[in-house]
Amino acid sequence: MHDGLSALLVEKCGLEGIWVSGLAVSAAQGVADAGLLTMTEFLAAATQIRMSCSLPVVADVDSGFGDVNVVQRMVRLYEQHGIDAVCIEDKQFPKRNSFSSGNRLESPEAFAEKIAAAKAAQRDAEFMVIARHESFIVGESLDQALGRAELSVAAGADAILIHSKKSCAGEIEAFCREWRTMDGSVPVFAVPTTFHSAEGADLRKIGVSAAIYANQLIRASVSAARQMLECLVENDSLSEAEDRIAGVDELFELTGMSRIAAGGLWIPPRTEL
Ligand code: SPV
Ligand code: MG
Repeated sequence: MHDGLSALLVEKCGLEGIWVSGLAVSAAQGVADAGLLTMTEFLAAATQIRMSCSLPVVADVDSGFGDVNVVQRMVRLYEQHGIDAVCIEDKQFPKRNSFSSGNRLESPEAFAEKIAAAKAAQRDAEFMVIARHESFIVGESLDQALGRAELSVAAGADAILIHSKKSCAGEIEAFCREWRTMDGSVPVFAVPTTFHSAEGADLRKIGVSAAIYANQLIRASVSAARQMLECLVENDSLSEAEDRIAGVDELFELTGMSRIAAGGLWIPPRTEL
């Protein structure tokens, strides 16, 4: 997700955590997911989300915004802003979204150094560093993916994200099967953007600890906004659109305006929670 309002919606519907998506944060600013935004801009989006909900927040930090030293400062900043975990990917800078073309990976050793640097920088023992491997995205083999993940875990990674752009979860399943025999204790996350027909239960069965629904919320917003605008332009009035969009009262409810209007505090006392 990309902003405080989407985090409020996610929390309300009962999901377990927030993924601060580089793609969604970039798209929300009208720019490509190609390493164009700065660390400060990504951190501002993550902080906005942190402020608006109480769920664990996992921030997509692309390839870490620079070398090992930049990665260390990034970890200190994200930690200081209350972010629970960062996910660093093994693409070379400037990265492009995984569903685009033209990505190249760092050497496994150079990426492992980044993970070790990130782990050395954290102060809070609970802070997590997720190593994201893009082997399948660039056409590397299962063995290469496993080798990269093994090095990341040796460097201290708390979890592995294995990415795939296939329309079925076959690559993820193969990875998890081998991974379980190597080091089942380190959780594996997956992003079912292209293998969206896989149910959460299926993914859990093959060994995925958590599925990250990375970009569906911003895609849903785009469809809803487009339909509303088309409706307005076509009818030269809002008569058709009004019933299909959230009411102002829903926004008031979500953002705490209703509580303020009723004479309460924006953040209710604990007894009212
Ligand atoms: C993102 O949400 O920015 C991601 C996941 O990195 S994906 O777009 O699926 O690569
Ligand atoms: Mg991303």
